[in-house]
Amino acid sequence: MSTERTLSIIKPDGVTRSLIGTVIERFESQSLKVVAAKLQQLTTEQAQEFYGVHKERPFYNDLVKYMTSGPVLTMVLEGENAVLQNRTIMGATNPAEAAEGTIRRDFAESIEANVVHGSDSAENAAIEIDFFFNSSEIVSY
Ligand code: IDP
Ligand code: MG
Repeated sequence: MSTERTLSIIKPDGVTRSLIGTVIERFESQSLKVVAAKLQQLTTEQAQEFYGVHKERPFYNDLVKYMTSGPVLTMVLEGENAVLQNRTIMGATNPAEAAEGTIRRDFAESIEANVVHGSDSAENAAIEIDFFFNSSEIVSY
C-alpha cells in the first residue's frame, strides 16, 4: 500500500446540478482526502490541452464544448492507492456499464456528461496535477 495523489475534476454537469457536496462525500467517506481544490471556468485552450490525448476521437470537439460549458471543481485527492481508489469510486466511463454504488452509475446522464474525471495512472496523475496546481497550493493534513 502506498499513499498517492490523483487529480479529480467535478465536471460542469456535476457542479451545475449541485453535486459538489455529494461527490466529495463519496471521496471522504472512502478515505480520500481533498488536499487542493479550485473552482474554475476552463478556457477552450485549457480543455483542448487537458484532453489532448483524445484529439483524434470523434467526440473530442463536443468534449471540449462540454468541459467549458460551466465551472469545474479541480481537486487533488490523497490516500492509499488514490489513483485506483478514485477510479473505483467514479465507476466506468459509460454510466450504463458502471458498477452499482459508483458516482457515474448514480448520477451520470450520459457517456459524455459523466460528472467526474479521474487520472488513470500515477504517471498521468502527476502530469494532470501539475497542469492545474502549483506545489504551494497543495496542503498536507
Ligand atoms: P474516463 O473519463 O473514464 O477516463 P476517457 O476514455 O478518458 O474516459 O474519456 C474522457 C471523457 O470523454 C469521458 O469521461 C467522457 O466525458 C468523454 N467520452 C468518452 N468516450 C465518449 C464517447 O464515446 N462519446 C462521448 N463522450 C465520450
Ligand atoms: Mg481518461
